[in-house]
Amino acid sequence: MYNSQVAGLFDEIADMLSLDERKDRKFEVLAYRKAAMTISSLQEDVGDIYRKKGMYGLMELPGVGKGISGAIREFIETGRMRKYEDLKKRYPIDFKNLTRIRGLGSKRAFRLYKELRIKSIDDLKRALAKHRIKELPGFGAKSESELSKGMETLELSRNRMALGLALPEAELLVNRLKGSGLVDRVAIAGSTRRMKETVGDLDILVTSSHNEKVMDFISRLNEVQGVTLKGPTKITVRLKIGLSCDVRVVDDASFGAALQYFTGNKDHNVKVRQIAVKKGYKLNEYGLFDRKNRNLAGPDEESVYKKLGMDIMDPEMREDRGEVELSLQHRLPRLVSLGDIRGDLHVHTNHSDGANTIIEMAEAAKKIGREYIGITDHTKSEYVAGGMDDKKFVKHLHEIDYANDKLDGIRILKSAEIDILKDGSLDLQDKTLDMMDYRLASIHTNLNMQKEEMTRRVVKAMESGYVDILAHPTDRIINVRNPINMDLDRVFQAAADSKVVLEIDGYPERLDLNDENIIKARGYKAKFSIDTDSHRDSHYMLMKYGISTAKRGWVTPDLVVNALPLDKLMKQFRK
Ligand code: DGT
Ligand code: CA
Ligand code: CA
Ligand code: ZN
Repeated sequence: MYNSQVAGLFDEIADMLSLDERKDRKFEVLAYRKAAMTISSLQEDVGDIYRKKGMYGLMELPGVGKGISGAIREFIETGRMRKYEDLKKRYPIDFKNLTRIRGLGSKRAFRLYKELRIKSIDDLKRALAKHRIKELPGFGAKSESELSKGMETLELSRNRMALGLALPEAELLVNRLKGSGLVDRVAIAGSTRRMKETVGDLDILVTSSHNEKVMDFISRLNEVQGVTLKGPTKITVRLKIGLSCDVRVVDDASFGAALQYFTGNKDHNVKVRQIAVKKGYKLNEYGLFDRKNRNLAGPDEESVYKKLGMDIMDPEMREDRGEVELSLQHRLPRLVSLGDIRGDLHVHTNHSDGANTIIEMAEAAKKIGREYIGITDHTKSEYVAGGMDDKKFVKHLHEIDYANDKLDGIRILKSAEIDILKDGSLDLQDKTLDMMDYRLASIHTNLNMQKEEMTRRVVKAMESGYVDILAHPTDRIINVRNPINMDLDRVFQAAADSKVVLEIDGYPERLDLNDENIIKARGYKAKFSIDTDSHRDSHYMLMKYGISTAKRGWVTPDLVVNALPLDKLMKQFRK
């Protein structure tokens, strides 16, 4: 499993190269960033690729040339990377963790090293405690308090893992269990089943008549680092990825009740149990029992709710946000689901930082039943992502026309992910914007502006009349970067007034807007676009994260623009 290590090293190499003031390293930096991105999103491990196909296999990867393949090979064969080690001698700084702090990029981290010899998170913590940062020119008291706050957020998030990392691991364990031949039913429960954006630990339920063997099997899995706790029906293990996992073995007759109980959340459960008590029943993880202690709820979860006079709701809703009451009244809303989605309005190609061509992306979308996609490559300010200027964009838009001529059965829409500049203006000329079917805009730079200034920047862009979708509106990266500081009420009001659609970006590290902000935005009658932000064809599969995030925000299909057929969608965008 080399991918995350190699990608991490490449990212850090790019960080370090970008500090070199003597030379213009833009292209080298770009090459390493691109390679890091390609490798971190690969399905197959680079170690396996190299073993199977050698250097040639590595060089086939998009954005990976000879030099970079050489570095990958060196790392696989020796566990070291000379390029990285040489740079590290010049910059002995823990960029990887330091730059996870909000407001601290590699340049500022380097200055902290030059001025105060800060190399690590612990060094920074000490310097903050001694108030040494505020004395630094260019930092000051405000930076100091921002860094302190960023440090707190980082420490809080350390204990919870992003859903995008936890869910694939849970699915892998489920598949291992299914393949063991020891279990009959297996289900993911807990916050992972509710698709909460971060997960404290994994919860897995199985039914089996071989308790001991199941627990033995789990403790010996390759993914498991050690056993924390073992009882007759439950085992808790530490996983190598840095997460804990509870596996419970239950009887088939209790499976429904156990699934209901261990899906949670706790507040939801408390309310459901109160309803049971009112009816004279007892509800726990073993079943729903009447006064004669007969178990009324069978092996399926729905029967628990039914016997209580309730309608079952999607796990994403079970957060005690009013779903229990509505369910009792049989008034649950019909939430958006994967089947409602007709198109994907945030897609990158190799014309900026994506891995595939326009035609490849369109064909892959057609294969999974999309009726249309919108190509949204980056504009020139995003030069690290290969963003295009007006001239290149015009040519690119013509290539979309060409692709539309060539392909049947899917419509490719002309768009861009336009950078909202510092002053709220857009990064392309009006006449280029006029050539597009719709325009998606987002913020990528100057993320640390003050609240008022940031709010005005975003509102100004929306009021320009040239923005149809505001992409990943808060710009947070889960566990890495906080949301930008802006007045969401004003932004959502402006979105409603200017008929700007708000994106629910389903790319797992983003999930932006998140559930709470979606609920707030619905209060302003906002419309949403649930997108994947795909950078390669396999990313289309990430739509499920966007859908679940939308469900957690109680989004109904009528609020989703990419659930519309193409002609209606185009009317939505014609202002
Ligand atoms: P997490 O792990 O922090 O991301 O969140 P959950 O929801 O997965 O919580 P976890 O793993 O502690 O427990 C799994 C489920 O078990 C939880 O969602 C509801 C249920 N549960 C746990 N403790 C209690 C409790 O004290 N009372 C009730 N009614 N249910 C509980
Ligand atoms: Ca859990
Ligand atoms: Ca748990
Ligand atoms: Zn994008």
